[in-house]
Amino acid sequence: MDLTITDVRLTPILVADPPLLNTQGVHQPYTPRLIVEVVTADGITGVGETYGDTKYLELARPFAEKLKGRQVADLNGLFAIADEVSVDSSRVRNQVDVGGLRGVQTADKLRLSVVSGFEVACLDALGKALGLPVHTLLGGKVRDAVEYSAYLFYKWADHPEGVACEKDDWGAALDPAGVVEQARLFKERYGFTSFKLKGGVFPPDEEIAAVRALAEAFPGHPLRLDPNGAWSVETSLKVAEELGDVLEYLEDPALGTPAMAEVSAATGVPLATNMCVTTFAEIKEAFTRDAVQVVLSDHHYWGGLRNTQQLAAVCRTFGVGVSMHSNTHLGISLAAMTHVAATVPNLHHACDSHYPWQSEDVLGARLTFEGGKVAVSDAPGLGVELDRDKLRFLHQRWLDDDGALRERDDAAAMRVAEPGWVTPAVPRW
Ligand code: GKR
Ligand code: MG
Repeated sequence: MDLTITDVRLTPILVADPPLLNTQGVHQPYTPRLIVEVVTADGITGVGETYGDTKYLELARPFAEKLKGRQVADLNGLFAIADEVSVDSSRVRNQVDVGGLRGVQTADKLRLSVVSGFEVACLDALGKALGLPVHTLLGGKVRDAVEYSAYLFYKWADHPEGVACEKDDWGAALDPAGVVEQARLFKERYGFTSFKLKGGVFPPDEEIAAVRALAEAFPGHPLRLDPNGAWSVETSLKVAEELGDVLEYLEDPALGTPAMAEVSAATGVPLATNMCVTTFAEIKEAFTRDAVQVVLSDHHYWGGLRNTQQLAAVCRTFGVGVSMHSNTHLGISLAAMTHVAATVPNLHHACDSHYPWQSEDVLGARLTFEGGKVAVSDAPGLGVELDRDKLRFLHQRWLDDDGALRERDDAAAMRVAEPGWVTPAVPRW
């Protein structure tokens, strides 16, 4: 068996995205993703997926060149390669990432996001070569299915008039009744029993009303609200007070560890984050100050599946819960999330996934949710098959784009409907 990497293919694509609202704006009609393929000397191909904006592509290209000739099993070596790839400083905002909504953007985070795509591709190839599923390479599954939550969004029925887009059949959700209807559809189509509402869009009272309506419509179902740090400490505490009896947790009500620590000190409602704990370096302050009770990992920005396991171990050590965050993604990423989630013993909350919002994919057979869960595949590697025609089609869309959609920018997408829109200063309320 020759596990030498002889070729690496990078295919940027644009994938259809509905008009989902968040505190920064609205999702573009198409979102960039990057599909990574790693080919071994024996002709085995492993696939990975990560963010596809230019700043990631610029790192992924030299990374891919350096990977050739190395062993597909040398996963630790990926971090060494990442250190060798220089990041153009103009790409680093050192401020809250627009669209990604995952804390302050740094060069290291960009590198780790790129590593994650290659790590998953290497694990897929290694698993296929050895005839073992990825979860076995990660130490073995502790569950046969992974539970996901319905990820509810305030949403327009359509993208603004005149904007080229794909149609979706979810309809609008702009008030409590619309949110409940969307949740009903999620439950009917996928069997989800836990619901997360993306907040920070409307004044907090309206979002409180929407969560109350969900609690009434789905009694006993775990509920979460995530305004992506849009509220002051005072507002966060008011929401916690009003929804404390129905919330499983409140996600990033306020921005940053100090503000989250203040909220946490004054409420019994558990706080979760995918914004103030996004790197190992940020753990110490957040845990010492008891700022969060649940960390939402995301292998795309923690640097892959093995780093996700390490994060879970640290959380277990400190008695902090762990679950999974998601951004717009396709089936390769859902498969990767499911494999790693299957190996985490202390996963006690349903994971987030945007997958139901994506009508397009690069897989021949899409992954399915049964009773809100994805079954853990025991097939070699990730257990997914790339569909080359679909990949070509989505790549052609990327080639045809004049560049406007190649960088995800929710504020720019919002300006099409509301000229003059700027991402609101934080706290917004
Ligand atoms: O897709 O609009 C979105 C989400 O708000 C996403 O960008 C966040 O990263 O889902 C994420 C979250 O939980 O904060
Ligand atoms: Mg969040």
